[in-house]
Amino acid sequence: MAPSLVETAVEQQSLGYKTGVGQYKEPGNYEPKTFRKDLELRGTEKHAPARYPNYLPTWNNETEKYAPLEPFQHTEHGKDADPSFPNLLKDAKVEDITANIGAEVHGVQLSKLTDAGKDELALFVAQKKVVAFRDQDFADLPIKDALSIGAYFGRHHIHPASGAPSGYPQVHLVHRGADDTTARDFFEERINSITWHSDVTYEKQPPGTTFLYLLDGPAAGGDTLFANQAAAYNRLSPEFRKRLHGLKVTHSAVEQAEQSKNRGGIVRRDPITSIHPLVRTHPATGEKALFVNPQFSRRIVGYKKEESDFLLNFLYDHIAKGQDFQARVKWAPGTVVVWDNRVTAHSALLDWDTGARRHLARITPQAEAPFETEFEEGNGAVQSFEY
Ligand SMILES: O=C(O)CCC(=O)C(=O)O
Ligand SMILES: [Fe+2]
Repeated sequence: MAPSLVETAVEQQSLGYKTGVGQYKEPGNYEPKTFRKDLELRGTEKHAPARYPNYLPTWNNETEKYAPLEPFQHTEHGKDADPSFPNLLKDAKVEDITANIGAEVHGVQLSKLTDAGKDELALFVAQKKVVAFRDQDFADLPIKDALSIGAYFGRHHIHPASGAPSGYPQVHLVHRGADDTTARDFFEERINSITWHSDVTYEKQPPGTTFLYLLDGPAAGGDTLFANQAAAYNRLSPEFRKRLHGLKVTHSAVEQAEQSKNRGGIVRRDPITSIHPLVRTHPATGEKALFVNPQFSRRIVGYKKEESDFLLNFLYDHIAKGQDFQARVKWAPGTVVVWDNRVTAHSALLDWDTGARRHLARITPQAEAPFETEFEEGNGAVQSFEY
């Protein structure tokens, strides 16, 4: 029989992985209990039916347990890209969202990119950190075709605790149905919905180039926040950065799995913990970035609890307050947002309470195991890339 979650946590502790309870926060009710398929298909008095019923969540494999993920060799296509982006950007209009993170692109159809164009996409996104591609046909493709585009960038991650379109467990869904009351309910207990994180950093090989596309959304609200973790690293003094190098951090899936189980959701794979460097280097750009987040990071290896909390909380605070290296991405029909999970953090927002449906799909290719390169002296400037 599979060990209980508590036993799993204890076992991992005995392996020397000190996790601690962390700050995992779930402003979600993506669980089967509150999902009303009938209302999603039919619509409600105030809200239209789901525009993409093929993407509605199912939890029909909840009894099937998945084996632990096996290591795999990741190929970083951003390393092969022509840095002048002749294939990706030949017909593109690119506008930076802010001076330090984010771009908005018109005139590119992601589904039509050649392999050379995809290589350039990986590099471009690594440089810009997050890119909103407008007027895409991605959501209208058969799901298998969208997945085969994503597969170029790495092995698909299958989320242990999220609903997925029937037959496509590789698609992670973000879904609040019509007349959903989460926003009102959540703020009975909490004062904000901010959940800075990089996706599933508890995995041994967390994701890199990641795709999220809008299926349905509120007219206003439900933007997504992004932070440039390379800029967050570079903003720190050389002495401080030097001190961060060599530190290792545990990341845990336990709390997310427990929350999912408590809400009647699924836990398809036994939760794990992993140890990653606190500073990671991007394989294509060589940039160094902070790699900690309050959702999944738990403990600095070798530090006592108060010491670890002190440093992690300082870094979380630095990232959360860094409006000068953050962007806020607005969704529109046809938008595909591509970000590099290795060098960014992001947060959903729960700021609309009209009961409007919000429905997005994520394709989440896994990348290399995080690695660190040596501290280098420098002035801490944000690297700027020409394209
Ligand atoms: O709902 C959002 O805005 C973002 C959700 C999220 O964190 C994700 O899809 O990785
Ligand atoms: Fe996320």
